[in-house]
Amino acid sequence: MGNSHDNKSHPKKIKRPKPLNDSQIKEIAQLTGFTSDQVKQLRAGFLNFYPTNGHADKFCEYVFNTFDSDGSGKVDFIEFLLATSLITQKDPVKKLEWAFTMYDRDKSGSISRKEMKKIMDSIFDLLGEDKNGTEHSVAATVDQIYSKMDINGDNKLSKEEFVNGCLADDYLRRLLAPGSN
Ligand SMILES: [Ca+2]
Ligand SMILES: [Ca+2]
Repeated sequence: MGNSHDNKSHPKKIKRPKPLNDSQIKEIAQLTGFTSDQVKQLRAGFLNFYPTNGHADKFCEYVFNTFDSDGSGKVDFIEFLLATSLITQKDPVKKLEWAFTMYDRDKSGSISRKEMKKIMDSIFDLLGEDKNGTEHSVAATVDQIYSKMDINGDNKLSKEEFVNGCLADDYLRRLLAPGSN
């Protein structure tokens, strides 16, 4: 009940990227923290990865939605790289800042409870956790996150609250920015 994302999704399209010139590669490298060579390698990987038409299961859809950071319904190479840089980013603060940017779906500059609930739904799906489990239900986790992170009590997480809150709590950091230690 209350499951808002039933299967009315259309097959997702991924935009074939245009060739990049050197200054674009440099720009992307600066933005993502990769070297120019890494950008070129990743681009080759992206072209291979290019999914054929077909249906995305839940996991693919989550990855897709993460990559599709501007909500355009298409993933372009820059979004792909930004998502990749999140995954491979070593600096925990930068990683969390990227996570924040992606979780703030409507780009309002803060994460609402509604946005956090959606994130938790996806993460629980990914982890195969029971969303209604007594100890770690989605609702309880969202409550836990806000009670720990929402310092000024406005029911929204600013970037600062999110980053500092994650840094202060190992469990939440692993949940919200997988791969950070
Ligand atoms: Ca928001
Ligand atoms: Ca707040």
